[in-house]
Amino acid sequence: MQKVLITGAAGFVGHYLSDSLLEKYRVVGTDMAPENKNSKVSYFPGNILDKKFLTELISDEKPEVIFHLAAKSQTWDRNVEEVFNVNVLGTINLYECILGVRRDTDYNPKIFFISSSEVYGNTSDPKNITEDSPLFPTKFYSASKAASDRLSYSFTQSEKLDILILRPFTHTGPGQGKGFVVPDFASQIAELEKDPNKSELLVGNLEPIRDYLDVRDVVSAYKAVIDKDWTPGESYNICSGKGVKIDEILETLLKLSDKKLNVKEDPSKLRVSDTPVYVGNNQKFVKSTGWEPKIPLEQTLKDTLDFWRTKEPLHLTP
Ligand code: A2R
Repeated sequence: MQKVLITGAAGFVGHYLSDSLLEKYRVVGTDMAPENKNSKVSYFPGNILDKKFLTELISDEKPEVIFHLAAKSQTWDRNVEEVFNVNVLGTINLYECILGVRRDTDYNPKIFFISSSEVYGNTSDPKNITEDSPLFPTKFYSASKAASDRLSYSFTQSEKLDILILRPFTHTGPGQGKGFVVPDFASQIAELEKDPNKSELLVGNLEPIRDYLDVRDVVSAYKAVIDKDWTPGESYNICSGKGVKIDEILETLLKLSDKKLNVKEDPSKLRVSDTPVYVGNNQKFVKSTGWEPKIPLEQTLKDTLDFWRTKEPLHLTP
């Protein structure tokens, strides 16, 4: 059985990815969180910036496959130093530790770097973003992902590391933290349903068009890459290829509730650098893997709303 290391294993996607890989792989996880709730994962808490910790983990475990998810992932984070430290220096640390272990052995794992559609930013054709579209990141998070995305490419060229770069577009689902638009709406609706005296739902900009995937479809895409042969340094978009206005997301969520709610714009929820349209082209990835998204957006929204209504432990398998 191959061993897979997931960095950022205790995060939103890391939870789903660990769970989905367990049926076929031995899963080792690492993250800052002191413990991981999935007891079937061998879990090693630690900081991606701690080289000694990472070197020991990699040389002891020698995972054949590594998914690098650990990151400061809040797209609106203004702490540029911390974002770059974790997302860029953390990625360098990981690759240098792997190279350190490779110096003494013939260790050469398959590495999947989880980038982001945010790298494209103010790109040239935002309704049909391909892997060749120019990168014009607009936020610190996006710039840090663009830097670590291109850095990953450079490690394939200069050090011959076997890294594939995956660029997931907006994804959501049960368990995603507040601050992102879907859990933000869903958590408010769930709270308002319980409170007979309140009915005001606060929203930000409802105009942007985004390419949405369910986190479980994203994880099935990640799973689809493991056993294939890839050209190191290649990038792949993981997306639906369809644009959905945030307004439509709100409408669908409102229909899923029996309570009549009043929608009110909250200026504090408006973001300065919201790109109006952002839709990916997934043909390169679909042709290489046969993967396709299976979960309709309405199902994702219903499951997310139910999650906030009950706050029960995650049901990870769709
Ligand atoms: O920031 P925290 O405390 O929530 O922990 C996050 C963790 N992380 C770290 N792990 C080790 N050393 C660090 N210095 C460090 N800083 C942060 O990475 C969190 O548990 C995990 C990332 O998970 P999420 O924030 O839930 O992100 P999500 O949505 O699972 O995205 C996964 C990947 C990220 O690389 C995104 O940039 C990419 O997908 O699109």
